[in-house]
Amino acid sequence: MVSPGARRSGWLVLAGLVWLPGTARAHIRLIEPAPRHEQQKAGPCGAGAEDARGEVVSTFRPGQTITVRWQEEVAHPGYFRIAFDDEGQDAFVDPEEAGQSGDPAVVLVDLIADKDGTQTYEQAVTLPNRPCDRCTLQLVQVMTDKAPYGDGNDLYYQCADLVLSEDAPETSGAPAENDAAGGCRVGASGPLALALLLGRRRRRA
Ligand SMILES: [Cu+2]
Repeated sequence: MVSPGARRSGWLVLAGLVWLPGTARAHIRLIEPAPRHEQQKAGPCGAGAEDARGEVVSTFRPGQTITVRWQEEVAHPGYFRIAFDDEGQDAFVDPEEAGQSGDPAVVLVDLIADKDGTQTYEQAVTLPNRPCDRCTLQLVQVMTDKAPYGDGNDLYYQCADLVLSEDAPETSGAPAENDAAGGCRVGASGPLALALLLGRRRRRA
């Protein structure tokens, strides 16, 4: 038998499921290398100017060719860019207009074509052949169906914090074995917000 309280919680769960996607809808999700966090609206790394290097760091060898993997979660026409800053994130500059290629000293691969619908992307990129302790890889989605360009609604960002070290094993890289656990991070905002909601309810009860 379902208690009124449980039924109430059920409604909260339902409300949360309906309400959350609209408020925090991820457009792109960097899978590999592991992203710094899930935020993506404010450049250059998703969480705006205060955005700082995080705890999730992937180590590769200088000059290593890695596969960057990401998921487009909301379909938009446009393209993707992958860039690299060898110290922090200040080298990342938004394209002034859609289709404008970036500084080749920073942009590793540009104008990666959008596919139909929402799909997983894989792009090989060769990292710079210099060691670095606080380097950053940036994935940008440039949407071309938002007019006018440049109003802050055309771009989504994800970053991965990297170390390039000669000491890294040949097959080093993103913590691929952690992918299952990484899956929990995906859409963590949903369950997390729900837990908060339910927790708050319980405290009140
Ligand atoms: Cu959208």
